[in-house]
Amino acid sequence: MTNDKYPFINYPLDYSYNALEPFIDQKTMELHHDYHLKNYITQLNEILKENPALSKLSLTQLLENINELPLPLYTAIKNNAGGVFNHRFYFDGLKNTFLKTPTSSLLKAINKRFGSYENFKENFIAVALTVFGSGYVWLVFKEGDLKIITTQNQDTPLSFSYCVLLNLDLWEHAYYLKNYGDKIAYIDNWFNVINWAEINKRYINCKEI
Ligand code: MN3
Repeated sequence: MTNDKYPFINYPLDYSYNALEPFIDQKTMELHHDYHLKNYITQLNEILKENPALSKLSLTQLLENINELPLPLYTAIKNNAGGVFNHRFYFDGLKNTFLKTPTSSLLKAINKRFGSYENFKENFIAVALTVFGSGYVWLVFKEGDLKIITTQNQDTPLSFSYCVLLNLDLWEHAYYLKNYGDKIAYIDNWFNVINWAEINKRYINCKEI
């Protein structure tokens, strides 16, 4: 369950904290959801409480129109609304299931754009390793084409008119307890818990826009 308007609530995940074991550990999921995401939600609610006009906008409306905001508010909304959206999107894109690869129309699009799923995976990992410091790597859709892009901190592709399909959180808090500094091990593990059924739904929605 989720809500997309003020006041934002940190609803529980759709799965248990240990559901992604052994790929992503329980303690990381607890801290990531109950501490990191919760902080973004608390701070976003505080900002919106002080700015009633903005509090009527949805989370995606805030992020899509962020360039129209005055500077101090721009930074605060970018970081905190971005932090809420990016984390919810990441958590909703995870599932520990037998289905380890994309299917149907998304698989076709991936094959067309990248040659094969294996090539896509190789590309995605290579791009992920270019993220310096904290950020995300994304699979996005724009003008009929798939693209792999990165964002810094809590920036989100919604602010650059991309339709988003998949994101990987590359902040150290996403993997440090289990993988220490081994980012590649984290990325390899994460590829086992991508919720491809959900990503396929997102792809169909993006194509319809
Ligand atoms: Mn995170």
